[in-house]
Amino acid sequence: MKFRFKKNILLLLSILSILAIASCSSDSNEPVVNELEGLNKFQEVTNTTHTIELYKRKGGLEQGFNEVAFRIKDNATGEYVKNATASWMPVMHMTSMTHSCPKSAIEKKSTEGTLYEGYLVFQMAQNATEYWDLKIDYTIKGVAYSVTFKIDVPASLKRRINSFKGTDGMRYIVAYVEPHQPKVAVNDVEVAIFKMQDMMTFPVVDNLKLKIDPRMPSMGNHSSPNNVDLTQAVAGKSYKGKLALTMTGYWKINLQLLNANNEVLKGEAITDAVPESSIYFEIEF
Ligand SMILES: [Cu+2]
Repeated sequence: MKFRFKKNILLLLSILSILAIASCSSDSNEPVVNELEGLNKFQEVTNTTHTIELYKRKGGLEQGFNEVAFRIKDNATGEYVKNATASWMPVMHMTSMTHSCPKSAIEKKSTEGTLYEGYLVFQMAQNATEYWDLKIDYTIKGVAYSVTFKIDVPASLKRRINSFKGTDGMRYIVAYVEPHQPKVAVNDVEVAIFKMQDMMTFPVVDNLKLKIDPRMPSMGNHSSPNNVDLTQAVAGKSYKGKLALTMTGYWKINLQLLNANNEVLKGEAITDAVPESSIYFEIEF
């Protein structure tokens, strides 16, 4: 009897520990409580089966680099779909032609969450007669769905993107990614660089170098110390460096794009005679 009692206690203890482990692991599988924290829903589109909710950190889409997230809601159940795979295709409809822009693959932000995310890089803004639309193709449990809708891509107030032909004859797109909130400090700076392979294909370009020369035109065009030119640590990814901003106000970040042999593809060094480069970003804070 005593032996059985002991055995039962052991059994009970092991069941309790299994329950404790199970409840722990189910906690960590729960969706992030507030996955929409800091995100703004800027558009919602519906087809016969689903509603797509589009999110951005603030405001809506604009000319330049846009980090975009979306959710897919099942119209019949009201539930958000967690197991879709998706791709997208932005197209600008111009009077004389159509073309696309640089874009990422779409990835699920977390397994248990409902957000799908990536980036779209609009090199041109819409105007009165020319507009962008976005096609999202998605597959859920082997069934393919699609939705195409017009998007609003106004011009950015400050220059965030440069589209140009390099001295090698290639067309490049150089887009400002970060810092989102520049500070009076040496900021981590990130830029994405693409080339136009054809009207619909814009891959990341590897092994370039982006020289930066931040200047304050309103204050004698002074520069700042401790800037670090941007290089690419991982092929297929963005370029990173250090951007020193010594005071608040309007800065022009003059750029020079160099190839692997340090030959200038586009942009000028700043001198007394050359106060600005032909490619640059603008920051005001
Ligand atoms: Cu266009």
